[in-house]
Amino acid sequence: MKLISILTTALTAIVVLGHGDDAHHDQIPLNYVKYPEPIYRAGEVTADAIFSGITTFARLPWVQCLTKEKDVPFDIAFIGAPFDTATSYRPGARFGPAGIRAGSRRLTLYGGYNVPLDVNPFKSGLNIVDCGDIPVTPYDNKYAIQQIHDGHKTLLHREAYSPLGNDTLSGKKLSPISLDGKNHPRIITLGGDHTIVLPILRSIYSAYGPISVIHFDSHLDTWKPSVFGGAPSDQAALNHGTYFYWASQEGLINNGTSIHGAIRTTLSGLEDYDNDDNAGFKRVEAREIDTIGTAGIIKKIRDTVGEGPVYLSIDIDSIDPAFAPATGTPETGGWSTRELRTILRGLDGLHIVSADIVEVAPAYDTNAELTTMAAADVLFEVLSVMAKTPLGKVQD
Ligand SMILES: *[C@@H]1O[C@H](CO)[C@@H](O)[C@H](O)[C@H]1NC(C)=O
Ligand SMILES: *[C@@H]1O[C@H](CO)[C@@H](O)[C@H](O)[C@H]1NC(C)=O
Ligand SMILES: [Mn+2]
Repeated sequence: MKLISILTTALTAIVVLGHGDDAHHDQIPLNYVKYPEPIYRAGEVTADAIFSGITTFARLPWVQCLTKEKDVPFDIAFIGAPFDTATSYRPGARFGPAGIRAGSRRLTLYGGYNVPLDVNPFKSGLNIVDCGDIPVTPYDNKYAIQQIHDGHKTLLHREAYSPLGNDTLSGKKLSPISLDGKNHPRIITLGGDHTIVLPILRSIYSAYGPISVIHFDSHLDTWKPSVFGGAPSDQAALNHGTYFYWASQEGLINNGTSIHGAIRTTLSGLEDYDNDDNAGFKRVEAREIDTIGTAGIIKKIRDTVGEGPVYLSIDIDSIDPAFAPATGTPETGGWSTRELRTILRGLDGLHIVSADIVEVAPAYDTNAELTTMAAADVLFEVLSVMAKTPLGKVQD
């Protein structure tokens, strides 16, 4: 076992990252006591109840991946990108990472077994960690975008902790799908406004080349800067409604194998859809849930992206504001949290190389933490799907 950090509070809680032993599969704090005695006795560690202690995503081990624990390998890392200075309406997504972590407290309460997907990502043998947040300046967008790129790329280009292993169907050895032939870990980014996806896609491109994108959002986010009142500067031209336009211009996105889901925004005109076609996206409108249902939507998405590597970007505003009010640009008429979770489980088997959830602005949430819980639960489905499908292919 490897001791990663000792967090000193009134009592001492010890977070352990096990390597190569049974504890590795149980990512819970050391000396966790399920049914504590009401009185603390010397030598006994108090129950690390879900409402106490330092908050990481799903109470995963905190690893300082970007600084003093660079050498700790992982398979899936959560990392925050607390950036919100390119948002058009409600600011506040810089508090998204902290909010989503708070909303994720209960994910491992009973162990974390995902019934419909028949997997427990926390006990799948993968090493899953919370790397904390990328340092992001709130004073200089250009610099912040570079910081997010550098932070993401640094993590992505490491080698995964677990070997790829063999294909469960054919029994043949799997080989990596990355450009450099290495088995890279997966990064799940906690936003942040949606602008963070441009530097992330630049990072993804460096490891996988042009990528197919599955994007859940009520908005297209492929708009040209002119739609946002023109672009008085290069910096203004990059915001949370234009980053996919720039990603497409830079050749980061596969043309024709990318798709939006939950679209329901008003447009400047139908030419916005022509512009979106040019950026390489297909579309699923939010209202299609009433006609083709979740199964039809899943089929459309799978038919579009195929078997290749996929990047998954989830704007929390894809969910209806009844379920997720705390977001930068809410739009009524969205999907329920249940519907989005069902659609995400429908991505089982796809090669999702990395993912994000963005636009969670906890200041607008209810006291019941509706939005941050929804964000965390949505990521639980993403994590489960990732745990089931290694990023490898059988060589012919
Ligand atoms: C994995 O497949 C390779 C050949 O493709 C084989 O040599 C090896 O024994 C397999 N390993 C396991 C654990 O089945
Ligand atoms: C994507 O393909 C469409 C149809 O072939 C084309 O009109 C469009 O210019 C392409 N977009 C990019 C960014 O290459
Ligand atoms: Mn968006």
